Amino acid sequence: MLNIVIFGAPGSGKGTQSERIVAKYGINHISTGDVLRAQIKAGTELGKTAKSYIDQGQLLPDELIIDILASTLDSFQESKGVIFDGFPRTIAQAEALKKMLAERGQEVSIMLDLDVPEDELMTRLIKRGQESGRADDNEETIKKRLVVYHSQTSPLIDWYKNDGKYQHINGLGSMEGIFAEIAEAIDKI
Ligand code: B4P
Repeated sequence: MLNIVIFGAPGSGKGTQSERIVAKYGINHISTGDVLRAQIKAGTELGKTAKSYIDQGQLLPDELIIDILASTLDSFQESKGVIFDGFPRTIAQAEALKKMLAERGQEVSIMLDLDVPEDELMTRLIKRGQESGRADDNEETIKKRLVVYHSQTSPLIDWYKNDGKYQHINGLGSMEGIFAEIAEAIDKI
């Protein structure tokens, strides 16, 4: 089982690189951001709740996102592994993931930390906002998301270092070059 956590600040390329990882390694993909955006589009109660947090650049409550993750994980059958994209984003989520995988006799194989300077993150997300109209990709909300990343999400770097799963990836450069570094790290597992 290849269980990969792809990690990084907003706009670091988690979604972009996840697509390449899925294509090469044939594992399942869970993007909590994609799940929430689909719920918003469908106008469900969960979608309405999600929108109120996402538009403010805030994280959804841990209990809610952990439940979503558990049910998505259970929907995969005969899986070769999973790429977790945008989850975990807090220590509580990382602990829940560890427990969920242990209950299934599994563990995280590697945590890939896409490291990108802040001015580049801002440039990428503003561009995506202009192209896609994503409501949370505007300068004010991006700044809030970066504050949330530093206070609630970046402590996971030390958490995964202590867990022996951490792998730094230079997230600046061509998408192909970054993927080559990722594939090299995965192939060494
Ligand atoms: P996500 O959908 O996870 O969004 P993200 O962090 O903004 O994007 P990502 O890093 O995937 O960037 P991408 O590859 O698209 O989360 C959205 C929101 O959902 C959160 O703010 C939160 O409110 C909520 N949420 C999600 N998960 C949660 C959780 N676990 N707990 C609580 N709340 C949660 O790349 C960005 C752009 O850069 C793209 O346009 C791409 O084309 C471009 N790009 C990528 N790589 C590049 C490169 N190498 N060079 C140049 N451009 C590049």
